[in-house]
Amino acid sequence: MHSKSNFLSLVDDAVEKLQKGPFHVNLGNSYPVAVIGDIHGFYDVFEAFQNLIDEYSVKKVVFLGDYVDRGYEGVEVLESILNFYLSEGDKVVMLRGNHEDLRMNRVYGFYGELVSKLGSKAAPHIGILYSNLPLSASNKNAFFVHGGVPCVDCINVEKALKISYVAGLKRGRDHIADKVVFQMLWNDPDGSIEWFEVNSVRGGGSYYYGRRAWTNFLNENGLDFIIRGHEVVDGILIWRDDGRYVSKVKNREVMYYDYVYHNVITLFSSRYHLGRAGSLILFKDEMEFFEL
Ligand SMILES: [Mn+2]
Repeated sequence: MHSKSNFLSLVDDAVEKLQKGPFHVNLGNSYPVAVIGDIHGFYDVFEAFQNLIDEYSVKKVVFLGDYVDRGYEGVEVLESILNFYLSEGDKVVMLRGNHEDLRMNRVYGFYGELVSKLGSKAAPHIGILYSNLPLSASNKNAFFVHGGVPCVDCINVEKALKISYVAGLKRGRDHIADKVVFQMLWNDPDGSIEWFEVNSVRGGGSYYYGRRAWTNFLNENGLDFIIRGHEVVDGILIWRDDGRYVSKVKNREVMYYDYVYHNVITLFSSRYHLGRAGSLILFKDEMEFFEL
């Protein structure tokens, strides 16, 4: 269990390690890769995921962000992921979600949880942690991000984001105010549109990205599909590049990479929505869906 000083030194150690790494993580050619979506303060989801990682001798682990808020065990979830990140070399990638932002935490619960469990001095440490989390990751096939594809120039929509832009961001400031970074953490896919539309539900400069927007991005960067979190779905939802989507994926269902080529896969893993908590394990040529 956490003590104040232990938790904060854990956070500070993680910041030190994160600062030596990039804002875009290249996972290389290691398999299996385990992926989990939004956890939102439900510790049992983290435990179930950990069991899956052990069972499959996973080589890389990608957390898609949104560790805190909504549920009441955000401190415990964060503490366990940070311990895991610090003890496993370069095995664990902890991406930033839109809830890794103290302004969000003041509205959605984690700020109160943090102060009640650790005192108000903890908040600045957490803020520095958030601003140093990587924003995206990729391997040979997949792009991993919390929200998705941004419009770099929302008038000239065919100008695609290059991953080198993310990789080139400098340390020492919080990039959440950067329009491109903000959209990577906030945007949602919508296969019924072609390029981009303003998302007036989420607001704040967020967009829906359509099927031409995401295929353009994948082609520009030489990737095959996107795995992201951010939206409440029943464990998993797959947008196809013909504008249709697949929402019924059975537990333990195997999907070959040909089947999800140019698709956007949403993975959601919390319990507050009362749907399934989903996770994926990626192998060399296929991925398998698991209910946690
Ligand atoms: Mn989110």
